[in-house]
Amino acid sequence: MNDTTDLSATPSNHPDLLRQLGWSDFFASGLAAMDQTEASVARVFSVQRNGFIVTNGHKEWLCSPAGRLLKQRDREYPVTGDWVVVDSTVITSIIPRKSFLSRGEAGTRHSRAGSATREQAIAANLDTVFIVCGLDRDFNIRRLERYLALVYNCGLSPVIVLTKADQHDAPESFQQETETIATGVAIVLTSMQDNRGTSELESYLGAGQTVAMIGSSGAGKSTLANMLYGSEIQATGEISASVGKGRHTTTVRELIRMPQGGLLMDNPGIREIAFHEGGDGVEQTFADIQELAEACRFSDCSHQHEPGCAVLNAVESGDIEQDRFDSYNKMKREMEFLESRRNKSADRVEKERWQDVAKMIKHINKKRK
Ligand SMILES: Nc1nc2c(ncn2[C@@H]2O[C@H](COP(=O)(O)OP(=O)(O)O)[C@@H](O)[C@H]2O)c(=O)[nH]1
Ligand SMILES: [Mg+2]
Ligand SMILES: [Zn+2]
Repeated sequence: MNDTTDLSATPSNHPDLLRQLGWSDFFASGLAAMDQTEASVARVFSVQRNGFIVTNGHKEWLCSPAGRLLKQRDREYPVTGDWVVVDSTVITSIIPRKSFLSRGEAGTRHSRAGSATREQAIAANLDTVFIVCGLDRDFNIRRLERYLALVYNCGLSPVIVLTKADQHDAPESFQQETETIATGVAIVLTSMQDNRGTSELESYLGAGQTVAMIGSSGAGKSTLANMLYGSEIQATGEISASVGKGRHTTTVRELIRMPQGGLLMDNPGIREIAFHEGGDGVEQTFADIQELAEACRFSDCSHQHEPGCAVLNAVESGDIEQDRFDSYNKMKREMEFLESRRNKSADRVEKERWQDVAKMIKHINKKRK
């Protein structure tokens, strides 16, 4: 497992070892449809500048992507958590994903109006996402709301982790405040000082489960990884400062095999919370507003000025907080902007899609020969 320099793939993969890495029937059927066998399967544990670190449970090794993958779009490029087919040290294809965390393409705000927005995958095959937030200056209910919408928009299940609970005499008040924007979501208080929250979070890390942590830098993600792991596996705040001074040069492992049996991904690199269109993350995050809207007089009410608007009434009466309503409107506008841009460029997207299909057919025909 530690040998990242061994450049040879293992001849045979034991299905049990793959299952310990999260392999399931879902991926097996995807693989079968690709006409491949489990002997050539590995999971991407880390994306490095010089390639991908993959593992099959026997060992880890460095792979480069096949030229064909390089030419494809972001969505088709391997990311941490992907199951891939490897030929020795080359990743030849990605096995269809069960889920993935994604955001709007980086820099979309500056791209030409009318250009296609693309979804950029950041991490694949996740079961749960821990939204990690420190109970210090990091705590921000509106940001938590945005993270929730991002996670829902990707069809994933969130858990909110409020770290640094030791900083307060009554941290439960933060938990209660968070509950008002996250109905039905587990909200867990943790602290590195007394390890509280460990057993509740462990329940998401059972065999075959993959969890990713997202949140601001300094929120306490790596500290949490260490707490759940039971010893120092990730560099935290103080230590990474010394890494900067050149004391350490170890590569960062993005996916950690946990003693609980599952896998934990530390910080898959979401720096800005940018949405991609097409999901219903905003509706899910604001389920309370969505429900009220059914009582609006007009079925296509925009909740801005219409008479008989149940949402505006609720804002007026204080049932819906003004800040929450503002946050809803802001995210809604972002989604509508993405949607309108997508429609404008639908022709172009359609054209690209057919080019992809043509490429795929060509590839299949080549393989058949
Ligand atoms: N008091 C307190 N400090 C914490 C806790 N968790 C993390 N920290 C501190 O917060 C800083 C950032 O933690 P780190 O895990 O590196 O954050 P990351 O950037 O999200 O990985 C470090 O100085 C940690 O010691 C906690 O539960 N209590
Ligand atoms: Mg960290
Ligand atoms: Zn309305």
